[in-house]
Amino acid sequence: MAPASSATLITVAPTGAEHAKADLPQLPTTLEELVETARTCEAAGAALIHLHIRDDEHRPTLDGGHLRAAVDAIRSETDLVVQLSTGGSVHDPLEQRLTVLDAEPDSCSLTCGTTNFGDDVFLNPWGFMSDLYVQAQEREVVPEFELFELGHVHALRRLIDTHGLPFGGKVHVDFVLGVPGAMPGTAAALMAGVAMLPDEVTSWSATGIGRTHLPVLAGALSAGGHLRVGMEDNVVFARGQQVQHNAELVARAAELATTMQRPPMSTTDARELLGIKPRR
Ligand code: KMH
Ligand code: ZN
Repeated sequence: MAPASSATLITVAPTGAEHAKADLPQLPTTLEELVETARTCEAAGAALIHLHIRDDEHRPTLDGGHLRAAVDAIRSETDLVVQLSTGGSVHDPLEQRLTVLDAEPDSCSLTCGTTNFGDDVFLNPWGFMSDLYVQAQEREVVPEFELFELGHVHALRRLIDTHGLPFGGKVHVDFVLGVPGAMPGTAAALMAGVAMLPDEVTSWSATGIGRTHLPVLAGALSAGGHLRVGMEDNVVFARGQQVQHNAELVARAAELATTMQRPPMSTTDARELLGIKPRR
């Protein structure tokens, strides 16, 4: 694997598909809220945004028009690397999840296997992963491999062996730890995953769900990894204090990274790190 970077790629995942706007009015769900969030988080140190889109009733949607509008708006208002989720919600059909690539994002998520997801199952069978991998190569979209389980690390090995390197020649993975029913959000689990990474992996980041957010962030920083934060993963800033804006989480991550002598990475360096195709 490539040597640890001296700067930190900070990804913000501002919305997700799980929280209800009615329960969390500060969750950014409209196009205007997403653009404002993107701008503010970029100023706070984020270089990549992982996007889930909501419809006019604030429900998760994979509608092509909504996806395209969000990609275009964030691209024109910020320099962030724009990543669309292909995971969607646990209720989205596999076929529709593939159509996310039609919106021509810079990057797309690609989860490397089926996993328990709270009371639900997040489905990612081999055929779907394989189709998404090849279609991302053909459309010159850089995948970010989401790893919820140690078995997912091995499935990434199989994807690379079967289809070669992704578009751009880099392999960036993101550990998602602490999902109920999947790998725990502990430093030990993170280190077990890092130890298993294929040699082709050029960079890795991590996020911890809920109360594992900070321990995973600290573990990733100390082990040379990059960071993902955001209300998709965690809505509690501190005990008894709800997150009011995604920028609070980005700013805290940026401060910790700076203290660790690994300040936030610029968007230009993030494009280089990930092998992103110029689309502006
Ligand atoms: N919403 C989860 C079921 C991704 O974005 O690719 C899946 C998820 C992963 O959030
Ligand atoms: Zn997501």
